[in-house]
Amino acid sequence: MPASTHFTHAITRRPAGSIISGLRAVDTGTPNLSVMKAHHVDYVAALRSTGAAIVELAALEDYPDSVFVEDTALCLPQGAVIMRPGAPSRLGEAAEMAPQLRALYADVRAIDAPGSFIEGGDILVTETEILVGRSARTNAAGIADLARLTADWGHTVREVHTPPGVLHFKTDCSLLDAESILATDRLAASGCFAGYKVIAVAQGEEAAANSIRFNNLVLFPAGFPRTRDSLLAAGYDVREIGNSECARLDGGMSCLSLRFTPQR
Ligand code: CIR
Repeated sequence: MPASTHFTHAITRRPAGSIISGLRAVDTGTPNLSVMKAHHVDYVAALRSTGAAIVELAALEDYPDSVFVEDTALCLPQGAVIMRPGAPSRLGEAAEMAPQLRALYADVRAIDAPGSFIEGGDILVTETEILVGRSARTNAAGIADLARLTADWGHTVREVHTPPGVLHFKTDCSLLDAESILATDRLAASGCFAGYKVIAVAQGEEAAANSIRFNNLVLFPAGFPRTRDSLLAAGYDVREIGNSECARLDGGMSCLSLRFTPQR
């Protein structure tokens, strides 16, 4: 099974009441915590249904955005790298994740230079390379540090660009299988996916690009029927999950978990 789509483990964190103070580019109204919790339960159940071991962490009230665990670390088979989020309010979330990963990995490294910033949402790991989008949250120093820290594990990092006004690289794309990427036209137009097969999200359904392939399933945000139908027609096993409340905070399917297979 491809290591970039098939995993034995995932880590999630329950949404905190403080989520109503979470970061967002545009205010579309206060997120409804009870609806978000129900969506989160569905999300965790879908991950677990694939047979993976799911570590569910307790809510962290001190960090409103802490449900979005993806941004705190990059988990590869050989080890994990703790990120250094570019959003100041999120820096402490990475330190909270470190002991969880040390319990599962023998080798945990960290981006720790004061001038380096990088968030997991800007990182797409494929079967052959690690693409990292420069963004308002991820800078060249952070990408260079990641390349250095993962080189002896055999990984190649390629710097690409997150489109202007888009929070993270993976806001606009997801890996569907070893060769295929679901992406918005605005991201694919940059040419960063040369050599991959790109499935475009339908016009007006850009938020569907933040999906995840997790074992046999594609976890897909509810409400984007044309893109869903094209994935179904392509043979993917699509599981729709409500995302209305996380979407108010610019979050989606990838942001809600760390997915990995630690080598023993
Ligand atoms: C933030 O702005 O940091 C959060 N409100 C959303 C983070 C989403 N994470 C992700 O795309 N990986």
